[in-house]
Amino acid sequence: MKHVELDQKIMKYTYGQPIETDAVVLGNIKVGENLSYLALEGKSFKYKLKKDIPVYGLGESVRGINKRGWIYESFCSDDDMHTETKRSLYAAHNFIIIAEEKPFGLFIDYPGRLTFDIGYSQLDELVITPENMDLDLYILEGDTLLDIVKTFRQLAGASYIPPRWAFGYQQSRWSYKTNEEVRAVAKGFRDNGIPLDSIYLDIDYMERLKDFTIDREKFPDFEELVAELKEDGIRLIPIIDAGVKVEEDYNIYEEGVAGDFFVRDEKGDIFEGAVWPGKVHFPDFLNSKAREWFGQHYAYLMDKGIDGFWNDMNEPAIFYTPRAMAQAMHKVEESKDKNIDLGTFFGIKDSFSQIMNKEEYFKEMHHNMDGKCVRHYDVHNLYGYNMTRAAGEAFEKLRPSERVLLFSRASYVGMHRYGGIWTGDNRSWWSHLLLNIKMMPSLNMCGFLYSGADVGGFSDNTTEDLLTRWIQFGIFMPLLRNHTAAWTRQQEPYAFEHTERLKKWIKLRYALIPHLYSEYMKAALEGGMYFKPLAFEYEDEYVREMEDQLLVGESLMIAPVYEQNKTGRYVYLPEDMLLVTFEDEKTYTLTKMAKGHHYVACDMDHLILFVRPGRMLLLGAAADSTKDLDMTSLTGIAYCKEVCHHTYYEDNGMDRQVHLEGHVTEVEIKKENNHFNIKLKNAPCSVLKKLALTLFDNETETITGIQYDI
Ligand code: MIG
Repeated sequence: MKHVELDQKIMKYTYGQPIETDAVVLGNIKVGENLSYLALEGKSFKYKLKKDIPVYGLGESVRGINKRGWIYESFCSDDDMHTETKRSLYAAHNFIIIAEEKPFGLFIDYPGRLTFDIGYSQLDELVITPENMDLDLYILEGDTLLDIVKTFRQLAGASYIPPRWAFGYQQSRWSYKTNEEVRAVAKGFRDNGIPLDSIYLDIDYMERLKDFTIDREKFPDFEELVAELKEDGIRLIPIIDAGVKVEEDYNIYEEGVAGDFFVRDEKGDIFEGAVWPGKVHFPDFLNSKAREWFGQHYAYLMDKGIDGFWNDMNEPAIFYTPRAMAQAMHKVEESKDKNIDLGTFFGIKDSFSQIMNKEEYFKEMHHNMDGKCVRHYDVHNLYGYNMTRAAGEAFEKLRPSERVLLFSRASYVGMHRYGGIWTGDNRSWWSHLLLNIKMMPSLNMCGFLYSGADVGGFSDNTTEDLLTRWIQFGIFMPLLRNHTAAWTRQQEPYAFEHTERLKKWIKLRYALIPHLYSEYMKAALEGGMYFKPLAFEYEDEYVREMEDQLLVGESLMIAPVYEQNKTGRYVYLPEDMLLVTFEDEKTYTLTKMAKGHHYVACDMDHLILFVRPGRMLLLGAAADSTKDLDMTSLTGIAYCKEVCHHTYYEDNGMDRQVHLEGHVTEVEIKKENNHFNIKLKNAPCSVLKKLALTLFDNETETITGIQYDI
């Protein structure tokens, strides 16, 4: 990561005795003397919000890109109903930017419950309230919003980089239960010629839902299955849950007890909760020895050819505790032969309906943070982060030279160094497609670049048009995974009438991978953003409120269609742009569009994107899997008014060691007297041999085809 001169850019203020979260990697930060910007009143930090000034950030949370007008709570929650009145989702990303003329950012490094009241109690007031005053507060300054994001990345560390194959299309379902079912999915894709890079294994692959086991009845030839699919360019990605089943002779359980690696209760006994496997113990991921112990067990699956994982239920999710269940049962028994009054009735009902994820469980749980006993509730937001860190740190040893795919459900700032996230149990709702669009840039601000939502929606039955529109947006998301719940209709692209249409958009994703991967890598290596709100690059009265168009990397703007029964949409262009309307992954038309307001046609058979002036889109050819992508020959579609500049990053998609130097090919095009002057500086590692250029010339509006052999 590039290091810019920090001098006065970050100020740190410490209150009370903060618990170390390891969110921050930067040392020697200037300690502020008098709190600037904010006023500390009682237990809250307050700030007067000027009229119309947006507040950005908070990563995974409900509502818009501009977070004003709601109260958000950082408390990782297993809640599958992501409606706009919720205060927290699965993550805690305590970073915001106040977009004043002289913008500034705030990071509250605090692992407990924290609220951001951003104009909820009072329209023009920001109030940040931690439960306890033990925290580090960082104030970040910068000339632009993007500068502040980059400074934040220096503070919290560089973002996780997945292997390039993780940019392929990924198919999931809870669950593909047997080797036959998995083979049938692979066949469904290959028979239909739909590209695919991975199939997910949800909880049913395990033996009695135990981590690091394989149900040999359902997967007798697991190793062969993994090898056979990999040969075909398809990887299997198993899930790992946080809870470890209590079962005698189960190695993980036995080792965890013997090694004292499990979370304890307030009396010092091993805490017992219940999740999918029934009774479980929770690994103490806040303990470095327990992390190391759990992490090394991923090797069990990696030795069988597995190259990627998803970590689930790590808020942690707790269905009930035996103690709470006994109390609930007792209530029932007590009232068994009685004439039940209303109060008793609701008491009984609630003791069951509200038994999941109770706050009291988190107060019972205790960690051994390397010698210090800490109540779980006070460090709740670090749990999923450290589960993923356990895996990430283990992978550095198990696969020292190669990248491993890893993402998590729960997270905290700092986890972005070890893995990505998916945004949990959304629904097959149009409003959740829009939420997905709005959430992506916020996640990027907080460092979570490799991320995505369940495409098509997790709960509820999707519809073909929703899936189509979601894929049309999803092809720009780093993590493009179609996932759905156990009780829903089939959601694979071949399960619908217009398979060919879904297929061509997935193929377009593959044609875009050289470009998108390059944009991702530049964002990751420069500490920047892959998805940006328009307001991060443009300034006018319209872009400030523009939340349904996004910038993707340095060249592109997208305007996804996210409403049902639409054959186009309203688009605002902050400057002249080149509209690319795709018919399929190979066929497209180019139209110059003037700055301003437009209605652009885009039915489900078409896909639109915009190339910014002076920028270029690189397009390759689709393939069945990323391993078959031809990276030697690309087409560049440049919107070259006067000049056009593009940097293209390449590597082998696998090495852990990554840097920009030596990996960037520079293309520079200048228009001089009706003639294009093309300069190309090829990266030493580049495999690019042919670049076919389509130059869109503003003046004459003609298109020139140029073949450039490298
Ligand atoms: O309580 O493993 O968010 O993606 O399919 C549900 C089953 C547990 C929740 C995850 C979802 C996954 C599901 N898990």
